[in-house]
Amino acid sequence: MKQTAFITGATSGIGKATAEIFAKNNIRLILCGRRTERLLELKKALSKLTEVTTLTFDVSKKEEVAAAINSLPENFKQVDILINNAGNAHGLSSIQDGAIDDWDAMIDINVKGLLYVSKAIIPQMTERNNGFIVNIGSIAAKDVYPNGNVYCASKHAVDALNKAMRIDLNKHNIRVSAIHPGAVETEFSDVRFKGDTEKAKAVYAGYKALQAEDIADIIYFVISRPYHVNIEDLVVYPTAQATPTILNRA
Ligand code: NDP
Ligand code: 8X3
Repeated sequence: MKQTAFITGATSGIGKATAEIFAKNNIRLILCGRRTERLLELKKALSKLTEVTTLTFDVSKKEEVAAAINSLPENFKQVDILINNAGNAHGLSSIQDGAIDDWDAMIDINVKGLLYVSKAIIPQMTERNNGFIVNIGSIAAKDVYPNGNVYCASKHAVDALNKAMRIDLNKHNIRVSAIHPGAVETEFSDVRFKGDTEKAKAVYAGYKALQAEDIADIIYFVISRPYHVNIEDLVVYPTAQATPTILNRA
């Protein structure tokens, strides 16, 4: 039977690439993000392959999340696969120099946003005793690196929530997985460095970073295993990266 996936952060990077591979594999799509124009462009492209609808909302605003999800058209209301991907780093500063607004953004989006979306979708999964949740963590969920403080804390929270979901949803037959990428060349560093493109480009200079498609392939692999197989946790580095800070640059 055709499945429906709800992807947060589908306007760029990992979320967009996941939408593309899901569409090629005939999965019905609910694409989410704040940038409506990008959602509509992607909808236009992927509608050639599958049914697509879009929802514009900010994951950190709980009323927006609930209203958007309640507004889904009838044929998109059953969500089989939830990809909790929306998120970013905001800033890269020592704990003593960090901006409180950046801290708020990371906790509100990466942690609370993931919870708001999950809260809105999980009840229909528990009712059906069926569903799949993929949480996009990071190597920052497994390790802490200089100046990564609050971003790392937010992703450690994602790791904890992933484990918690697996425990609490176990009796409902729901699959829960986390994928923790190392450096992926997306708009991530543009956001982290607030549009400083030189600084963002330097993050990926001198080695082959992961591409959004690499992670999307892995997400598709994870969700396309037989239902009794749950890949709980995956850490994925580029070959040139040994730890968050050890990089073999040319
Ligand atoms: P991008 O910046 O390319 O994509 C981030 C996505 O998140 C965008 O689609 C953006 O959509 C969405 N988003 C951000 N804030 C909000 C918000 N408040 N409400 C709704 N949507 C939001 O980065 P990536 O694709 O790299 O990041 C995707 C995930 O992967 C994130 O959780 C990130 O932490 C994680 N990750 C990334 C790594 C990397 O090196 N790139 C490595 C490890 C993990 P819009 O702006 O339209 O709202
Ligand atoms: C993104 C990877 O190393 O910048 O989560 O934290 S890192």
